[in-house]
Amino acid sequence: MKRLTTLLLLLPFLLHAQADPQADSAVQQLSSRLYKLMQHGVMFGHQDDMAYGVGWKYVYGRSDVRSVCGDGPAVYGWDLGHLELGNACNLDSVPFDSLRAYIRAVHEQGGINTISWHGNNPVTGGSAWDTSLAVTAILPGGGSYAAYTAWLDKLAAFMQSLKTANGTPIPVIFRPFHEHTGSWFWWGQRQCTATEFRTLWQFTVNYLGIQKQVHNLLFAYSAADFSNAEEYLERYPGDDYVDVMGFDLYQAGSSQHYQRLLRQRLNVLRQVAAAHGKIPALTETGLENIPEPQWWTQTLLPALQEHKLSYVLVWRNGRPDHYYAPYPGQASAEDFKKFYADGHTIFLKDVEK
Ligand code: BMA
Repeated sequence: MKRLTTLLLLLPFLLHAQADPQADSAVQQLSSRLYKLMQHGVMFGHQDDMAYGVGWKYVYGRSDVRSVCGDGPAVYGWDLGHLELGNACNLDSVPFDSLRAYIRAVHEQGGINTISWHGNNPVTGGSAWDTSLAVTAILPGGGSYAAYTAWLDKLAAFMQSLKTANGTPIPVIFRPFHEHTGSWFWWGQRQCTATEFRTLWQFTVNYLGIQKQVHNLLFAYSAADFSNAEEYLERYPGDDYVDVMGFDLYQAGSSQHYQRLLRQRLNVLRQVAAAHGKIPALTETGLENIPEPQWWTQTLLPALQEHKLSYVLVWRNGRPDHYYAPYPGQASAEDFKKFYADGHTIFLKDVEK
């Protein structure tokens, strides 16, 4: 009997049950691929990789990462900010129609897509960084509930439009309300209580899955600063609402300081993800403009090698003064080739195999 109870308790973990109990089989496949790939190393990811790079925009097939190492990232990040407004382009000027095409191309090549959402403040109409209080207003009974669900309707339609040429749903990792342990977005720590945040998360997951019947999503919970498991989990919406556990951490000061923090947080993440049966990922990281020539192999890689981690994603190559992956001739490009060649890192050709 005791054995049976243990088995039953372990079942969701063994089966890798998804937050969405009605998830498409494609989501289940994605989830088991993530677990399998994690046994081989860490996948490299890049935000908006195919859309633009330093000095170019919308050249189909081009990628700064590919130009440097001859291969594409395994993971591709995209953002849906301003989809909620009904705009044709996202907050970084990427047309949503192109975004849909990129997501499909990535999927057909065996790559993995992850989607964040820098949605505007639903109460004031300001940006995601407008920290005016909004969370209670958009929950059931709140004054902006109708406005928020209308936004979710648009999000649902977009997610449901992600299909292969033969109509099969494309599974993606959806990472809403990210960096919620910080207070720079309207869903941040000082902008709502832990209970309100959990309610917002659960409501959003249920609305997409139950009301809108969106079933192609894995959900990623992605914190910013935290120093221990308790802080990491303070706003955790629960095992039934999360598939991937991660955090965002950028190098702001010295590489030693960043590496120390990264090691500390990866350590906490490993324990928490294992305890909850979730997939661990470094959902955003990077050093803006990578002025340190050996950053990839001396700073980032040593910390990654110590842990089982699904993927690491660096942010977008948005401007000549705001980029996180190298381009040919960039100070860290040669080192990035070594990072690419290292047996621990996984790029597109590796996931195709
Ligand atoms: C930030 C910057 C902004 C961008 C936002 C959403 O980190 O890159 O320029 O608009 O992310 O992608």
